[in-house]
Amino acid sequence: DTDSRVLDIGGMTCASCVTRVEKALRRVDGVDDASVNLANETATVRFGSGAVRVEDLVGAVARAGYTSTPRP
Ligand code: 9UX
Repeated sequence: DTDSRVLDIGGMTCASCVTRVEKALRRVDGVDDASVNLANETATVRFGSGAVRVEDLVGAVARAGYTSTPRP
C-alpha cells in the first residue's frame, strides 16, 4: 500500500526552491514521489506504507535549507 504525508514548507521563494525541495525529498530512502506546490507552500510525499519516517523527511528538507512542518 501507499502512504502520503503533506508538509508545510517554509522559505521557498522561487521555482528553483521547488525543485530543490522535491529533489531532497525524492532522495530519502523509501520515497516514491514528492510534489511541491509553491503557492500553497506544501509538499506532498508518497511512499510505501511504513517505509519512511516523517522525521527523515523533515531532516532532508532542513538540509536543503528550508523548514517543514508535517501535517497530521
Ligand atoms: Mo533562488 Mo529560490 O536562490 O531560494 S532557489 S530564490
